[in-house]
Amino acid sequence: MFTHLSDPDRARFESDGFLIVDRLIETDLVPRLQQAFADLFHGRFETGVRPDEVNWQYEDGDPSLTRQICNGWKANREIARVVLDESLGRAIAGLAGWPGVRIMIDNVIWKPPATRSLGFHQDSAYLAWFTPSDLLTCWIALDDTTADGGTIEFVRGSHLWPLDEPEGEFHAPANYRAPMLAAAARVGIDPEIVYVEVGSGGGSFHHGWTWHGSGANQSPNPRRSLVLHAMRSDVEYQPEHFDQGIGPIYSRYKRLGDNRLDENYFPVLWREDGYRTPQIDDYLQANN
Ligand SMILES: O=C(O)CCC(=O)C(=O)O
Repeated sequence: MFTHLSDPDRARFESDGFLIVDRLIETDLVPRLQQAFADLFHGRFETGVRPDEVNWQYEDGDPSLTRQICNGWKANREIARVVLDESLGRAIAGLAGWPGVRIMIDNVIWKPPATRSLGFHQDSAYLAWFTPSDLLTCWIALDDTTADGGTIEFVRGSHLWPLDEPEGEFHAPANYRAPMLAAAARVGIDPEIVYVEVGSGGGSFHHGWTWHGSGANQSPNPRRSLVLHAMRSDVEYQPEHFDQGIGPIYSRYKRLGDNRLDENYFPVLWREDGYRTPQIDDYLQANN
């Protein structure tokens, strides 16, 4: 599914905090994933499992908001086949320099024409519930993306700025760049914004501390993207921080008396010793 990254790609990722890639998935997967998006936002959950966060549904969703669902993989196997892909896991481990990769969560994001922005943030600022709270994200476009179509934007080199506390709204804030501009002012940097403009099936990787967000969709075209947020395979829960960020949602999967993460909820996609959660491949094929 996924093309390999080169040494110059890795060097660019390290200095910029992101990497834009023309092709991440095959073209024939795109319409199948678009159908999966329609199913999820209509509440049609193939496996019978409701995703962990359902922030928009057709019956009652605010039409001006960007639609978002987290952990679509548990509800839909088309989504799962992409975000649990072994070669994608291996590529992420290579970029990050990790011994292995687990899925933390996926994001299913649909920004139709005239819908509003998603606020700038740093992913790792919300992740103190596990340690080390490093993250690397793969963002896959399912439509051709443009700056006026509200594509994702990154600030070059911002993963190297001093770490900040989480701040601001994610869904439709008044000024979607405000928290990032405040952080840039604190470090005395004029931020360089880079838009991810790719054809459908292309996308990007970004570091957990890279500032990113996206503007309103002012184009006549939809902007759909499937996002894999990946963590190291050897992370552990940090219960003293369960009340922070998205901890209250994802700490519910902790086993009693055990800080290791359960592979049923955070499967290992790839590890350097050859291990991959064995049940993933059964799940991708099964009807249960
Ligand atoms: O798709 C977007 O506009 C934002 C997605 C995002 O925040 C992420 O991939 O971390």
